[in-house]
Amino acid sequence: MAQDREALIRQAKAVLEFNWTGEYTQPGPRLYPHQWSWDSALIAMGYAHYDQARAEKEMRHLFSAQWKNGLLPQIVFNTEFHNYFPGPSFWHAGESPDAPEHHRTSGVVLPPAHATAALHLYRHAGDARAFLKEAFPHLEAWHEYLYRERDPAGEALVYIRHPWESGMDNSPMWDAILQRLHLRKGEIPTYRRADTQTVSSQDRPTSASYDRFAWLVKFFAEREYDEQRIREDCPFLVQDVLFNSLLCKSGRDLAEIARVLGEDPSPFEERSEKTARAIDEKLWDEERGTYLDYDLRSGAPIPVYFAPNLVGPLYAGVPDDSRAGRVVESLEKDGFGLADEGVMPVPSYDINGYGFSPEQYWRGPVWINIDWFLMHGLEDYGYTAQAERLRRTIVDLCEGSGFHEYFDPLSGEGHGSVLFSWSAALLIDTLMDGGR
Ligand code: 9WN
Repeated sequence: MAQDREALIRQAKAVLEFNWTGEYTQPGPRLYPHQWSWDSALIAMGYAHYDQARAEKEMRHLFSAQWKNGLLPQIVFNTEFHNYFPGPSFWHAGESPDAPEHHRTSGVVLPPAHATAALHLYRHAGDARAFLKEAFPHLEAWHEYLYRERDPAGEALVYIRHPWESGMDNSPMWDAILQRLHLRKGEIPTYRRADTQTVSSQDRPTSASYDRFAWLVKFFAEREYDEQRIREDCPFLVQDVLFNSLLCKSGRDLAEIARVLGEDPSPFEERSEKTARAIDEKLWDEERGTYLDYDLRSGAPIPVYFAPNLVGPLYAGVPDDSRAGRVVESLEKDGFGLADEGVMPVPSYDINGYGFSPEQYWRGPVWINIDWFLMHGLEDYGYTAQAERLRRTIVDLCEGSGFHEYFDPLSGEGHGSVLFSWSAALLIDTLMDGGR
């Protein structure tokens, strides 16, 4: 078995090597040619185990494209590649006075896993103190941006304003809002998708979703990315559970980074505790034993039973032991496969949910990053056997089906991009870390 483990780690490293551009790692060849923000954080956690220089370079490249207001962009474009929609000319992000000078980027964000990645690097690589010092002001500005611009009511819960910002853009959680966004013929932007030329269109969002994704981009560009103007009438404003959970976890890790650097950790700790409390109070659904996203436009929770909403709070240590028990119970009793041998944990969406699809991305398939978050959350709360099942699933899926972007929870078959970087990086972390 030890030999299999070594062989699998070698294959995972080969995937990252293949996707390495010299400056950053592509999330997947062809489908995702540019740099993506949360991908880079997760990828750096894999590199931390064997190539500290590359882990640092990966994050440094992302930080070099940070906006002047602290926004860490979802995508940093590589101007050599034109096969991705929307590219920089559709975003018009340069219209914002805050846009960076030396890079072209998109004008939205992705979940904030970056302070967690930086601390991970410090703990697993060689002496990364100098890097932590360099990363600290970027991380501080990034969190500051989120709390300042995305939490106008001071709830300690930040909003996202585009499905892309969740990192889970095709989730059924967004269906009702996108349906509400009625577009007349002349309002649908003209564009050409590139994703469906690379992978099966069955696996990808519908064109009706893309029309709305593109419409929202135009909406931001018309407001020159001025957050105050955007939030006045943006039809998509959501307090997302996973996004806020990762912010809470990253905030705690930022406090730890401050401590290592001899800075005052307390402002970061206090803010993260407030976020943890707000998730636990506002987003918890007592009847169903799950956390739900909150739609700020309609002023109501979004009643969709989505695995990352159970996973995020466990990973961030949000619930107390008794509520964590209820979350685990939901993962076992609802269609998330934690206690069911016929289902690979965890389908992103309840397999009994209306509109579940084992192949369509974020509508059922298993994702390695969500499993990795869950594995750590279960370990932290003492659910050792369940955590071990997650560890085995991560290894079995990568070994049996290859480093795909996502996997059918019923057959284990891989879908989406092949040679997907974060699947490889988190497999490396899982195997080289003993799961820790
Ligand atoms: C849009 C790169 C990204 C991930 C997201 C995943 C997918 C992009 C797309 O790929 O989204 O950002 O084109 O579908 O949903 O989580 O960061 O891997």
